Amino acid sequence: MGSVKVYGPPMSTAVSRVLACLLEKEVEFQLLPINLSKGQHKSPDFLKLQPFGQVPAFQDDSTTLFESRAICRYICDKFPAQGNKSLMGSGQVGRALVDQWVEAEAQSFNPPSSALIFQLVFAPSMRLKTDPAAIRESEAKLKKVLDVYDRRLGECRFLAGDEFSLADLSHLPNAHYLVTATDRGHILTSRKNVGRWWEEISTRPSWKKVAEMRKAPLA
Ligand SMILES: N[C@@H](CCC(=O)N[C@@H](CS)C(=O)NCC(=O)O)C(=O)O
Repeated sequence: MGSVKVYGPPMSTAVSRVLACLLEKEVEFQLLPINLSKGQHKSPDFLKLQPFGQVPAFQDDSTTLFESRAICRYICDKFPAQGNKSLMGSGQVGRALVDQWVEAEAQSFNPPSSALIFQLVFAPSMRLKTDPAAIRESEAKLKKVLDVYDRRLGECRFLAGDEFSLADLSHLPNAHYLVTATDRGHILTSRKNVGRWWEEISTRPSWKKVAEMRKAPLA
């Protein structure tokens, strides 16, 4: 069996989510560059792998997948005995809690944090006009979400309980941009429990490696 393939640049948040999971699971992978600025993600060949024309796309032999969170679940299911064995939670309730907080990331944390990253990082780099009202609105929404997180993280070490899981891992890409590339990192770091959690999850060897890979220019 050859190594699995990930298509896309590591600086993409969704690509880096999959890379973090592969590194936690100690699964060998090949990273294949897709140049977004040249529109390679909209090419007919790439659309066969990812019909929405977005990165990442993922291949394991004849299996092709898209959607970063679904890819992470597949990797954990396919390699149960390898690397970090707690990412999906254990038992019916443990797994449900991981799923619950992965959904919270996708449905509650991702929309305002992505919007903020777009306004504060990508729009300026693409010389697009920023929208102060959108910034204010996203920031207010994100603060409310993180107030909930701060209460949860006052009760347990990680979102789904005592173990680091896909729930925590899924937050790393957007949180990393907010803390390292904007002046709004304090939205996370000033909250007592969220700040403690961020420090712990962002210094894991797997994420430090992804952060290094993300420094590579957009391929
Ligand atoms: N929900 C998707 C989101 C994928 C996504 O939005 N990818 C972005 C990069 S982070 C992309 O391909 N943007 C280019 C485009 O949409 O044209 C996932 O998690 O895989």
